[in-house]
Amino acid sequence: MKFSLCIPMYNESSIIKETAQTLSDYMSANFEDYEIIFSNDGSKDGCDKAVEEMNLPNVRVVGYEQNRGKGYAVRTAMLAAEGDIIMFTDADLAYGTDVIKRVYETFLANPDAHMVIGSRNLSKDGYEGYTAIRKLASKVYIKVLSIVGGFKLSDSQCGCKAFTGKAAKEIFSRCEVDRFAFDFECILWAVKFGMKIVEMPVKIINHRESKVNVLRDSFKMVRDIIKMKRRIKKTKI
Ligand SMILES: Nc1nc2c(ncn2[C@@H]2O[C@H](COP(=O)(O)OP(=O)(O)OP(=O)(O)O)[C@@H](O)[C@H]2O)c(=O)[nH]1
Ligand SMILES: [Mg+2]
Repeated sequence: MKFSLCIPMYNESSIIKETAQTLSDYMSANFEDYEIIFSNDGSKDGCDKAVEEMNLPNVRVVGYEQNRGKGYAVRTAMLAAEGDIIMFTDADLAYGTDVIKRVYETFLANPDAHMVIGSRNLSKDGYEGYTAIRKLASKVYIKVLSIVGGFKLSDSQCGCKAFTGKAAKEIFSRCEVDRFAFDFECILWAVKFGMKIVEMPVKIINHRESKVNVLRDSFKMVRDIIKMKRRIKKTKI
């Protein structure tokens, strides 16, 4: 059983060496067969070179020159990964490293699951450390998704999601959303394919300053939701 861990990165040179070392130590201690894929989303600060120079075992960097968005970076890594389970999480390890083993254990406990996704809404402290406005924005977005998009789970945006190898290929070969609404898009495809999605409680452990612009990004997200709902509905599988 091989476990692939995918890390999208955009101008993360200030933290990426520490992240790569932490993940390399964690994965080699906990998994016999694994790979770590850093997906460089057109960074301009050399974080891709920084990871490559470390020459860590089972670590590789994929990517491209132009910044395309987290969705594109995740998709690139998902399609390059070779694991039986393929997971992505954020470069700042916002949810810590223990979620990686918990994801694996959740797959073992649910052998029919195609997807295991983190949710900040399953435990009381899931949003600990969020500013009030970010927490509100997140909750409103989930509400909008359930009204406009028919979303039935408790969290769509959590930066911690995992797939069986086969599900990852089926889903990400069809995904087209490059920016942040890609999280919901991959769930929509999973639902369309009748895949089983299991939610797992997570909380943010490492906080850093948010780059999300609540007003501008919310508007873009709603527009993206409507567009992708239409497109996925029309697609024959
Ligand atoms: N912001 C941003 N992040 C990207 C992009 N492409 C890849 N990423 C990576 O996506 C992950 C999440 O980025 P964050 O900036 O922390 O965004 P977030 O976690 O959704 O939101 P906050 O942490 O609340 O600001 C990190 O690993 C980034 O390096 C991009 O174009 N913009
Ligand atoms: Mg973040």
